[in-house]
Amino acid sequence: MLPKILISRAIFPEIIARLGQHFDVTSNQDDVLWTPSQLSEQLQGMSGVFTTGGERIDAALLAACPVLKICANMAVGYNNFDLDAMTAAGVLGTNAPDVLTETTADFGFALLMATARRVAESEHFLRAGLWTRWRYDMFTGSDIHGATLGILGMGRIGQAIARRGAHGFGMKVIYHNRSRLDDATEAQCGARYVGKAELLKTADHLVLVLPYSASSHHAIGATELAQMKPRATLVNIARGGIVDDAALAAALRNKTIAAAGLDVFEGEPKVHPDLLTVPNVVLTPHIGSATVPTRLAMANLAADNLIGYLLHDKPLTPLNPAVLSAR
Ligand code: 8YV
Repeated sequence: MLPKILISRAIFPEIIARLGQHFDVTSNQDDVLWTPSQLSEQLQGMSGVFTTGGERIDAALLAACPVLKICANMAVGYNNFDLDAMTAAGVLGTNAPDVLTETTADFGFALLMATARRVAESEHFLRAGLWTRWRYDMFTGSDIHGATLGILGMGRIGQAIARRGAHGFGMKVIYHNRSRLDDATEAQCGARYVGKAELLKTADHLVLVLPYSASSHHAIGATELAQMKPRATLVNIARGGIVDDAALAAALRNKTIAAAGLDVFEGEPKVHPDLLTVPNVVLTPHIGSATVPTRLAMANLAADNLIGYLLHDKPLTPLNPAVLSAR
């Protein structure tokens, strides 16, 4: 009998077909957004689950699913996993790193450019039929080239953004991270380490690329926004909750900073209503990794992890390898 797995959201048909060669697959191609108790019901008797980043895997769910062995996330972020609870229950978690790094860094730049050069705001103006003549100050924004790019969080995606900024746009790149990069990596990225206060004070454009955790909750709030330059822009492609969205909306309205570009939101897909009414913010629906080849690569990596672990005992990108050594 083939092991049973659940694919918890709609996914590429070729991934379902691929997994079907190895497992007895139940998939949610209707893309129903299950409640935690519905997910738990669907998981009865399943050895593995393919998750997409939004499904909460916690102690209560694990207690109700005693035969579950692996949760394979099709995302590099895994704040939907309670990893301690998973380790305690002997359930492996895997994520999908690397395959989305360059695509997400491209998007970070897309959002940065759109924000600094007021692309969305000016498009809305044009579509509304308001463009009747040229004006010297119409949608004037800030330069990217030659400006100081600040990066908070310097993992793989942060480094890919730094390389684009330093080597592509001639930017001065500064970063802050829990730990400093080694000299060779800093040189490759063209980036200089600074304290958080200096980062906030000096950056013309600040990009957030740090993982979400209790310690990064509201890492950018009213106090931090007040330290930024009035002409600065802020871009968040990391996770909702890292920015205090209400404080950001107030800063944008009061022009404490010039503009923001947000791909992620606290409580998404809900968006703080104040952000919807300020003009100087570009809002996108969590699409940082959304290209066809990258989403396919992420899904294939999640599938590789399910196949690797359930059939060969060799997951590719385990998050809690303690589970492997504990058996
Ligand atoms: C995912 C992401 O598409 O990989 C991540 O951590 O944020 C995105 O690439 C998203 O998490 C899916 O929910």
